[in-house]
Amino acid sequence: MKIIHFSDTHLGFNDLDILNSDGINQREVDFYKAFDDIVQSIIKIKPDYIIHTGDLFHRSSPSNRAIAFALDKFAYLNSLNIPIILIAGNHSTPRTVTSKPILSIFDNFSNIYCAYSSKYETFEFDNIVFHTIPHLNEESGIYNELDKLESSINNYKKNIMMLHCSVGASYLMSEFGEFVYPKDKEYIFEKMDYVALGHWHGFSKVGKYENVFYSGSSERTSLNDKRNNKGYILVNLNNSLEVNFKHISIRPFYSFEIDGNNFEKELSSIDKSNLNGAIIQVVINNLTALKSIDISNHQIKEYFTNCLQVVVKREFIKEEDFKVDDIQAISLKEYFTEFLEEYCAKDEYERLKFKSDELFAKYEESYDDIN
Ligand SMILES: [Mn+2]
Repeated sequence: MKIIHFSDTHLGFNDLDILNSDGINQREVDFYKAFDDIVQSIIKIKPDYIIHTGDLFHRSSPSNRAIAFALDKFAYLNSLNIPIILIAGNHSTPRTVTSKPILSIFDNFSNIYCAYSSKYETFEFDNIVFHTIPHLNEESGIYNELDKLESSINNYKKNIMMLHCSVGASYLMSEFGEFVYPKDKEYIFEKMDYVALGHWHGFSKVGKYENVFYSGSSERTSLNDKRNNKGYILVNLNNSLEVNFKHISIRPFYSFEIDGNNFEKELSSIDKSNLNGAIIQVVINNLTALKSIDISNHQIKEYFTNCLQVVVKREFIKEEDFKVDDIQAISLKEYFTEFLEEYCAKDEYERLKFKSDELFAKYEESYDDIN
């Protein structure tokens, strides 16, 4: 029996303020492409079941474009006659009971089964039972739902558990409403044939368990996510369990560190032949304020001209003898003059001091700071 497990597709996510030629946010389009790549794999593999463990959409009230995209893809998946089981994650669960959950758009699709009502639900087929717990707004409710789950385990069929949460503290995303699966209930995992998890954005086998997996997200929702391996899990469940992670190709992200003392040389030594369309992060470290002024973002962006986006991060040397009290004791003019004296060569200092005295005099003429 083959099951495709994917998750955290965050449809509607956008970022970077870059539009494509159709006027649509390029990162939003990247997320649609990642989703479609997984759909194409599903069509090829023809699994027996398709499961999605939450955060289908990035927001609980997605844009019309995101909804239209999802309806189009799921209408197609629905036509394949493969059961599709989805649970709501923290991103697709409204925080008030008066809002209708977005996953209800699939209510009338005959092969789509969704758990979005903040409670345990089971979806049973010929040879397999899916035990689903979607995101719960009330974390304390988990024990009650797990009791129901435990008493519904079917010993004559395969049992699959689907959850959207962190197992232990290692898989927290620092997001609103996320919850940690209770440690004292982890023994239930051992009664399952497979535990499909969503929420953590990297593919991962959980702790000591051989049958508990995060499929990870299909794209990166933050530049802190440096993984270039995104995809889905192909589960083969017969007498034994076989788990294979399958990559999809996403827009690459690369981070380069450059020493501020050797900026030009280190920048020009970066091989950019394979960076077409990539998102690049350049971290310049060991900077002082003066050195930093000499390095322009423009110059760096010019170098990576074929990349989609270049993000520059500047890391300054900690100046340890700097005391905040000093600023209060002297005027801004004196403070700045001291700074010039300390950091400039003598000739340069004379020239800049003359210039800065002139500017401060001009400033004092037009602004009266005393009142
Ligand atoms: Mn997520």
